[in-house]
Amino acid sequence: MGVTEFLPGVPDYSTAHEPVGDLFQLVTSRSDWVPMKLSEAQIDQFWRDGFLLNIPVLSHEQCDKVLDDYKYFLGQESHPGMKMLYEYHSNQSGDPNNVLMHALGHWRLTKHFHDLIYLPQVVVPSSQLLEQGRMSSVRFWHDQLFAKPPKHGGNVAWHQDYSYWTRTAPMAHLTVHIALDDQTEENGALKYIPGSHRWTRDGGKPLPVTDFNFKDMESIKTILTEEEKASFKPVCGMLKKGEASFHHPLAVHGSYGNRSDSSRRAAVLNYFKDGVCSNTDEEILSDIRIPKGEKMEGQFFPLVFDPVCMEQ
Ligand SMILES: O=C(O)CCC(=O)C(=O)O
Repeated sequence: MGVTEFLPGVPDYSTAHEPVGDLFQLVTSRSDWVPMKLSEAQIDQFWRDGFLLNIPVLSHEQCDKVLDDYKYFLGQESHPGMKMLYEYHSNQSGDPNNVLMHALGHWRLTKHFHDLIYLPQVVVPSSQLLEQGRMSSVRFWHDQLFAKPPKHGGNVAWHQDYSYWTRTAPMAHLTVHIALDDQTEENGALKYIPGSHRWTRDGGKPLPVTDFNFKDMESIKTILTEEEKASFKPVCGMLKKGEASFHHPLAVHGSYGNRSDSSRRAAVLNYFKDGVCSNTDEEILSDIRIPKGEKMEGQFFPLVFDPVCMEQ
């Protein structure tokens, strides 16, 4: 399998459309996919609340492999391929007392982040949750890292993911948030508002973005109806290291700062159903364009799971 270099000696892993490293063992038989499946009760819970919590997807050893690659994004070591990232904010809030490292596109830089997008424990449930009632073919949209340093780690303001993604349509998207550290109230655990995946405007549009810096936890309240404010009752997953939450593209979620003595790091994977199209002639991601109306596919949007493999 060929991996093309971005610079001499610096592979661009987006050119490999299959796992390339040792993060997990490849699934080779139909029966081995089956244990990855969610139960009907879990699927029902996802559609009722807009999210599903505490799904084990990585062992501690696998988390540590992924965490080893975090060094490039926390300033401990430089990576020659940083230009491949779609976005990199060493502190998105701009406030040194509320530091949030946020990156997109790291799947291109390291084998572990690349292979994570194909993790069977993630792609099978994603296939079950993208569409109500049947399994879908799953395409990778993009990845994200969110790291909050000890003591002064920042908020992630309440938001719906699809508010940022209307450049792709129709909405058939999903987010998987993998905790790489145990999450607690003190370190800024991810929280959700049950039922908020039904909060839309103007016949199905997402809520507008209220804080592009992710800083102000109160900003969303300025655009909510009285009814939405009354049902704004956050639920905290308290994800353990290696557990994931899966959420609907309209599920309102956010997290407060990290005041604990250790880091709170997460790896986030965003997917959509095969068949989602570009909704813009502008950039879709940094330097990447797909003409409006054309299917999202190709080097940067690989197919990560096709349910046909469970039928053979
Ligand atoms: O890391 C966080 O607290 C927020 C992450 C997030 O927005 C997501 O997983 O979609």
